Amino acid sequence: MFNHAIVRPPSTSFAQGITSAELGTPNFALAIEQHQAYCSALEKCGVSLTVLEPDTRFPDSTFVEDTAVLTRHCGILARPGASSRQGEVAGIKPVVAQNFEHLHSIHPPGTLDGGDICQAGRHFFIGISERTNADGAQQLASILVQDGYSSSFVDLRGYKDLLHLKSGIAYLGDQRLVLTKDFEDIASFDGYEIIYVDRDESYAANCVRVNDFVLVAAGYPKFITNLSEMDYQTLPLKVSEFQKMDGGLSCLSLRF
Ligand code: CIR
Repeated sequence: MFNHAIVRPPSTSFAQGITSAELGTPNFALAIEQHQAYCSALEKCGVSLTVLEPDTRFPDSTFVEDTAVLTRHCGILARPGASSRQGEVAGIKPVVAQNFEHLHSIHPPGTLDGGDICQAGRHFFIGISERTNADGAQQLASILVQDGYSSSFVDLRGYKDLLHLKSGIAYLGDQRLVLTKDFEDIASFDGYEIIYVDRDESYAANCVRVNDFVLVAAGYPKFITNLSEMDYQTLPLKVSEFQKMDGGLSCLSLRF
């Protein structure tokens, strides 16, 4: 159950962020509109929002998920692998500190992006990627084990289409994982029921279960129908402008 979410609307420097998407320059006004619809959807799911000020110094700072990992027990400040994003952590720290008595940080030489972390109940999948290194992954595992969480590493290096672990995986609750076909043989997900997303809809794998709803990217009818047939209430959201900057649904909020 999530009661809160932290978001940060895109700033006017948004288009200067990092991207490999080759989908064109994002339209700022449309990005704001899509972000507002995203915030409304979160509120419909029953979470109260902390809306941070847009920060022009950090074009990617709307992707707040990468700056922290939040559990029921503690807040862990991340250390983004892209140097242009490391300053974002200072901007998220006050709001995490306000909400979490126990605070940890990932320290150098570790790097870790929150987008590489997928919580599945008492277990965390930790992606090792171009952004999250083995040291950062190990630091996080050592913090989590103190609170009784298990974790396992998923090595994404070499999978150029997957920026982050959660670009290809989501946890729906009830031991159910959503996976892109890219993950078919990347790791062992024994003990989970797997809902595969077809390759032509793989962007939709980055969906987010929030209480009674699943936020899902609009425009992926096969996956949305599949979820509906499994009795999930879906909230399709347009996120084209964030996709242009390599972002997905999950990275636009930190939920707790
Ligand atoms: C970046 O490359 O860091 C941003 N342009 C996109 C980050 C997306 N974050 C995520 O998927 N967790």
